[in-house]
Amino acid sequence: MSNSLKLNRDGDVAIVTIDNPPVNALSFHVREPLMQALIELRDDPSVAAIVIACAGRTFIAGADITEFGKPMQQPELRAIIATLETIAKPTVAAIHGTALGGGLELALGCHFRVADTGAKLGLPEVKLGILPGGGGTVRLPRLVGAVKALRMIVSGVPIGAAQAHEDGLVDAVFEGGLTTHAVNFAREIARKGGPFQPVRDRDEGLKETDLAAFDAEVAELAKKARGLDAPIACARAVRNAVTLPFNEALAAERALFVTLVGGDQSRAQRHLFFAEREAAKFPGKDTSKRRIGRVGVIGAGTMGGGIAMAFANGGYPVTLLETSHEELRRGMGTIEKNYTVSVTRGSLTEEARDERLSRFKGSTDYADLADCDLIIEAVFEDMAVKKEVFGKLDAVAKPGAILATNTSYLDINEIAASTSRPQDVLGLHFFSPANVMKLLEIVRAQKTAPDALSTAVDMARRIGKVAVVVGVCHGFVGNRMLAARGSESEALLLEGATPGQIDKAFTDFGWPMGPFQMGDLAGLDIGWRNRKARGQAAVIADTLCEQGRFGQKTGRGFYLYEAGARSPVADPEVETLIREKAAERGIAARAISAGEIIERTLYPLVNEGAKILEEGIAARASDIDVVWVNGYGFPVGKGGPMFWAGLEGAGKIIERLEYWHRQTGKDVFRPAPLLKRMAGTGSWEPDATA
Ligand code: T1G
Repeated sequence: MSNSLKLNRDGDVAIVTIDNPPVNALSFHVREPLMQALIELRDDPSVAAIVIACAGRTFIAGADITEFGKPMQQPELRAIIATLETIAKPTVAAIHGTALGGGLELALGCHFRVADTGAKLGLPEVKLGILPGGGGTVRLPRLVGAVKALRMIVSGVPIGAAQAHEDGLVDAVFEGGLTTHAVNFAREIARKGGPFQPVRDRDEGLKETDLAAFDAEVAELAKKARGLDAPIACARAVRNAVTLPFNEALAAERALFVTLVGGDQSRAQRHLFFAEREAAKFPGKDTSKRRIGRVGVIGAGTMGGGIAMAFANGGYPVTLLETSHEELRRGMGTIEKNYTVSVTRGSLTEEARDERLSRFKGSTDYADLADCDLIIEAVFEDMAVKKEVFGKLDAVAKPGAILATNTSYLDINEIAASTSRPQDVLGLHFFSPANVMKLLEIVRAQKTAPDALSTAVDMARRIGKVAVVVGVCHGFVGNRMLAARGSESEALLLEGATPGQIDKAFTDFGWPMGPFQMGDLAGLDIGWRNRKARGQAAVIADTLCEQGRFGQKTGRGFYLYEAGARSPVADPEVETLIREKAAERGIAARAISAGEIIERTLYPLVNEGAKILEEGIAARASDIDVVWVNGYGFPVGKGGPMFWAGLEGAGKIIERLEYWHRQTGKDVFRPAPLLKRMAGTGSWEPDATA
């Protein structure tokens, strides 16, 4: 047949095995021989049944995403599935690993599906800004019902084999020996005789669909779409499966797919899919890795406790060190409470909670870190304190142990230089809450050894983090750009914009929340302390802090928070304070548009990213996008600040930056040379040509 597809016989059962590493994507060089094989087997009277299986670690993980945006070579997946459904003899998909997207759709084109106990099945297209384009929105509801199909397709989250069996998506689940079981299953089915109904002709899942309840669920899902088109399209396509004849629903799905796949949102989300994987391939990646058996975490406060949980969740034994038993008890108490909240919410079983807690060992003695292979400190953000900690680590840590700091801003080269082993020192900058936020900035210091870096990147994947390797500068990539984004916040307030107006400009852009609501959530006192340490001022935020208005935790910040509530309420007192401070500075309020707000916040964000690229602090523009989408909630439908700059137009950004530079004289508005190059070449690559 071909390198990507093998054809074998087990008696009267034909076995088609797809072999297209690493994930058996349905690339053209798979689709072509697959179509030929199915036609050949359909017409072969000696074949009683057909099994479609995959070699390697997984069943088909979907269409080949690298083919999107290029002319689609025939046969398309839809044609292959249509051919499958012309086969009268039983067809069985043997699923292991992950059957995702087009892979699950191909399996839905078979009469039957059998799965390995560890298999997962899903339609994650929505995460790429599209919807299933191979009939998944029309066939899946026919097996599992409209509401379950809606939830699977709009969330893009796969389900396990047991759930799939319970829901009627798979017909049998086997532990091991999948292909043999699949062949026996197929043979038995053939022996019993047909006719065998293709999924398209089955409607058991559609009967008794309560459209009112379905529509109510869609309305709820739509509220969370935050400007993304794909979730809405997915819901509409599933509804069509209920209300339209099969072929009409299929045609409608195709029309929605074609519209979405050519749109900016899908381009942005596909960009992010590959960007996250590229970010783990940092320049100088070393293949050798150090073994991480046990992890030491110094500090059981908010960050230290969250970091310790992240490692325990990833299966690592953790030694948690605090300065006193009382501090240790408090820290462990918070960790236990967090896990119990997850159990109460149903996202964690009691057994899993107990298992994770069993991985913790508490101590107040540095000597107990001697058996740790990775030690990370999350102590007070002060250079002298950090150096004292690293001095102790230098004395007790085993040779080759990786010594990491969770600092958000401080110079890691200086910290490394204070030890006898700078090659083992790097930054692991987690984002709060560390056990939840996906982003991990792995900070490469000047002397960090390549194998130490590779080990950290590998570890990040194991604890479910999205790792981006960054260089040393004040604030690394994310926080340095955050400062640029916020540099005009106070000026905008003094000139007439309210916190609510600025936050609305952000949420209308697609951010989960705006900067002032975010400040109230994180605590205004954090920024206040940082500004005081650096001799800086922000008259509005400082005044609020002097009044004890730290945000949600004090019930008042930029906004008011009713007791126990988290939703912000505009506070006339704050708006009066702003107007008073403006009057003291002779600033008269004026109307400020949402466009101006975006220009004075997000254009400096892009510009700072360009400077970071020029300085080599980030290796790629797409790394910066990964930081901002996973660490700060930049809307996925815009692909991250650097991808969005391409959508917005670098020329327009430069023109407006230069305008605001003339108005304010601020350096954040001075266009970076690389941004100007990008305007000419359309690429962030420094050596790109126009
Ligand atoms: N197409 C092309 N390359 C893919 C790919 C895909 N679908 N999936 C993964 N890769 C590459 C990936 O870039 C990486 O490459 C390598 O495989 C290993 O991936 C018609 C239109 C399957 C759960 O969205 O979720 O079907 O970096 O690092 O962590 O309706 O890959 O090694 O060069 O992620 O073990 C729908 C996407 C497509 C699934 C495995 N399917 N993939 O995770 O490995 S659209 C998806 C994943 C579609 C139909 C529509 C994960 C995985 P490199 P990896 P992993």
